[in-house]
Amino acid sequence: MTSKKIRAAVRVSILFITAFLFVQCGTSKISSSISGVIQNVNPDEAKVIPLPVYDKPTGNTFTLTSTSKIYVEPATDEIINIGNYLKEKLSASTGYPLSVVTAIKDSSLENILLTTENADSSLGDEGYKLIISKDLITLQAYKPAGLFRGIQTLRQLFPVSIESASKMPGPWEIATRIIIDHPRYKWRGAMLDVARHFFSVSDVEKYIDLLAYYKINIFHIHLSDDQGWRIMINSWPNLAKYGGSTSIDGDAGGYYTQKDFSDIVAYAKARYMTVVPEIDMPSHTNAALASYAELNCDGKARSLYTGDDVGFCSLCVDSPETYNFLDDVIKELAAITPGPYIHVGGDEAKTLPIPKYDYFVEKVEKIVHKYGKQMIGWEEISNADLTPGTISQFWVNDSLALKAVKDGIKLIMSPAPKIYLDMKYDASTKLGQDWAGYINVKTSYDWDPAELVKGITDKNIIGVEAPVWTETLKTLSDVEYMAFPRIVCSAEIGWTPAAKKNWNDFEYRLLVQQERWDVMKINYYKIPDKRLN
Ligand code: TNX
Repeated sequence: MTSKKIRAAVRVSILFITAFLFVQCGTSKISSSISGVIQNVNPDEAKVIPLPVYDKPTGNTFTLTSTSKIYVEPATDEIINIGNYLKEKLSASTGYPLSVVTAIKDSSLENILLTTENADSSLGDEGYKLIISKDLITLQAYKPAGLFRGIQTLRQLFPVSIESASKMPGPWEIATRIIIDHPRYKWRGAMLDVARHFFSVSDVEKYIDLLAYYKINIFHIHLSDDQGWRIMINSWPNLAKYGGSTSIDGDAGGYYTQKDFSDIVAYAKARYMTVVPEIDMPSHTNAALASYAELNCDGKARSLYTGDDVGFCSLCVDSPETYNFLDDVIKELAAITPGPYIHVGGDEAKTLPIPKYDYFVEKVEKIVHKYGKQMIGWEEISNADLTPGTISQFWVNDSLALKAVKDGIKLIMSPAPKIYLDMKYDASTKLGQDWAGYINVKTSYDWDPAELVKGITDKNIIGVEAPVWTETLKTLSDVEYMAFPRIVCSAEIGWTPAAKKNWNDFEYRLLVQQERWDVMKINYYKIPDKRLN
């Protein structure tokens, strides 16, 4: 078959399938108990997380082989890079070369086609259509980001050993199917606190790579707190050099050079993830107050701090020097941050009277705007007079959320009792804290952002974000244990339509993910395998 004929065939099949779906979409979901003890599992749907919007098997099998290729069209650098990412993810375990080919020029079967051509704009920026037939996988998206998200679904459709770092036997089969998918929220975030304990660039990148597997698209990095300042600011070098020298419990400190930070940003960007840097202020600033005496109202530098208290200090909000300092910090940070957001913390300023706090927040918002960025802060900022476009991150206080919404401010939902991944799973969890309660896996799954606070609906919410605070977490392995599986719960909350969410079905799919994590050698909290009962 010539390249033209193959393309024509693909297009005709996409048209045909779309028509088929139009007819099928109204049919009801079949529930059954093939899963033994776990009820309400849909036997037709693939065990993918987050659950796609539409997924229908078509009764055949596709097999990836040693001659399979990855075709990309159009052959832009960006789409070739996505092809290479897929090749990298599939070639170690299969041992196949899976060449990325920029023109459809042979008639061999079992290929994968990644294309943005003739795609339906209704898929949006991150949506995709994945058509797996016996002879060809067609992944079509309106934007390259959609191809990247669809690749994560495709990876999860292969047997779990596809994630092995060494060659495995196969066969690499997928039940043929049609998936049409797009996200519920545009903000599906994960936050990592690198201030209470420091994490190396390679640890951060490993975490980002795992997040991408679950279609998370925002990586919020908490770069400063009382116990450490983690980003080099060239005009105030002691912040990182001195203020970054400690961690909680006297553990090793550390900081990122601006080049390190840019590497993290580039790594995230290649996974269609936006980095949101946070410099916490005016409280949570002891590391800065120890590094420069002039940031203190009494002109005396504080001692470095390695405890785990919060809210006990503040920048001197009355002093012009404070705003010169913040102008420099935000200017440098904005210059190395291609994403549109700067997070300024703003939480737990317990030593400041409210009017002074509000005055500070309003001044800082102007600095953030001066450097062309959109401001985000924890919910406390909602008390100030904010400009529309600024975003408030809900964590615990309903009335602040309602005040924000009344002022036209949009919310990121990070409710502590549901999604703070540093909370213990139960009383026996060795790591973590419990001030927001224990959060078992079901609790972290079974909630809806639009039903949490009366009066706050999806039109006020831009999405969800799961923070990992690291007071008690010293290594990436500790972070993995607290994040997995609960980060995956929040990934599904952020992506899957509320009407499709179902705990029993999710629990079943989670067991399959656990097998993947064993292959990937992730440290995770195991839920009991009810399939074995
Ligand atoms: C609250 S959430 C904090 C953090 C702590 C965390 C511990 C928020 C904005 N502030 O400073 O690390 O609790 O769970």
